[in-house]
Amino acid sequence: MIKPDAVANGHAGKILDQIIQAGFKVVALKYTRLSEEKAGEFYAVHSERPFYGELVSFMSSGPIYAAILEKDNAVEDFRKLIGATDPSKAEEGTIRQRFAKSIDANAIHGSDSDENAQIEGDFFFTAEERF
Ligand code: 3AN
Repeated sequence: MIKPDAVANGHAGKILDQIIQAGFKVVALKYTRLSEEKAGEFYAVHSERPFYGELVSFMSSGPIYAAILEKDNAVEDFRKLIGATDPSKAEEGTIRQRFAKSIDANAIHGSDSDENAQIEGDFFFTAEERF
């Protein structure tokens, strides 16, 4: 997901370009906005964390781009490409170092396992929306 901060700041095109240039195939792509309820559902795994309420209200604060990406070793390579959760700790040239401002408004989300990638892809896309 390209998060509301990056979309509002006009960075979505550059972020998508960086993802594609890094060798990821875009299987599905959607411009949409999460309701608070849907954002809460998406981040249900974090419901016990102290920042959950803030995360849900931020993620529903504006439109996002959701995507399914494909590549060998995709989860690990994508996490390298996006950089650390806290952009002040993200390596030079990573998406979060380039485009994120804070740990909550951190520009982009990436799945943390193949299993979660499957669940998160199914959250946004039907079979007919994948190519
Ligand atoms: P990542 O997105 O790098 O996998 P997670 O899974 O630890 O990071 O956290 C999920 C999301 O919760 C992050 N993308 C970030 O926006 C938010 N988050 C994580 N830690 C904090 C925090 N300490 N304060 C506010 N938001 C946070």
